[in-house]
Amino acid sequence: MATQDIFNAVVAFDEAGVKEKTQAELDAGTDVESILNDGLISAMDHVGEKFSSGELFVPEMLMAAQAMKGGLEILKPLLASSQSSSKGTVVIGTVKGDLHDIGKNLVAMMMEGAGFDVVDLGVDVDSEAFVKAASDNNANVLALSALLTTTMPAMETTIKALRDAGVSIKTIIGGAPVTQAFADQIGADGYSADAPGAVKLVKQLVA
Ligand code: B1M
Repeated sequence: MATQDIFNAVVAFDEAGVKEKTQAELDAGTDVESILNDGLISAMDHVGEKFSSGELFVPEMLMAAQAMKGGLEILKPLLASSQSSSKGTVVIGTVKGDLHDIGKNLVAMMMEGAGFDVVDLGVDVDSEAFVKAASDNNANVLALSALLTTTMPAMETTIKALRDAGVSIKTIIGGAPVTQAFADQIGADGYSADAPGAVKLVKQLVA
């Protein structure tokens, strides 16, 4: 199975290899969905499981995500034109006052790898911008990241702003200082401690 070569290149963090093998598969006539699901997405699922079990760490996840993105760049135009079924749309950002984006970027990459359309608003995003993006993109999930205890209240402000604006959307939160108890307290629909967990959570929420 040649998509196994793409899988192997992702788990070897070999971005150039992923690009080369993805292009070779396309040239050989393999359909886009197989390359995406059996090559790229299953490899990121594998890496996520290894991270959750403590066999891989954040740097390796980032390298795998970067390698996978190489393949996604090649597939993206084809996915758009083949009307491949998106699993849903996720709006993501780091909340107002917070400039940390490494974890948020990792979550966004893994969401993309899992087949979601991701609208990444970047860092220091205020509640009005989140509400507008959620509404404009008819998004299924709003994903908020915060790394500072001082910016966690901006998550509550954002969720309240969504409610006040009448935007119907699931909300998930994460970041080093965030906890499930805090998520419950502010009325978020979910919390995850890490990127693979966030992907699992979003899959459950949009199912
Ligand atoms: Co800052 N910083 N920082 N910092 N920084 C921390 C967070 C800190 C814990 C360091 C410390 O004091 N030990 C501390 C916060 C203390 C607190 O509030 N509890 C801190 C501080 C104080 C600050 C400044 C205030 C420092 C200063 O200027 N005096 C300042 C604030 C700037 C601002 O945001 N307004 C600041 C600045 C910075 C840099 C710009 C230098 C840089 C950020 C660069 C960047 O992101 N582009 C930085 C860094 C690098 C860190 C540390 C060292 C590393 C953070 C990181 O990227 N980790 C951090 C200490 C630490 O965490 N060890 C620290 C790797 C990343 C993959 O993990 O983001 O946790 P993380 O993401 C994880 C999970 O949290 C989760 O998934 C990822 C793993 O799979 N996750 C989600 C994240 N978002 C999620 C969303 C989800 C689900 C899961 O769903 C939506």
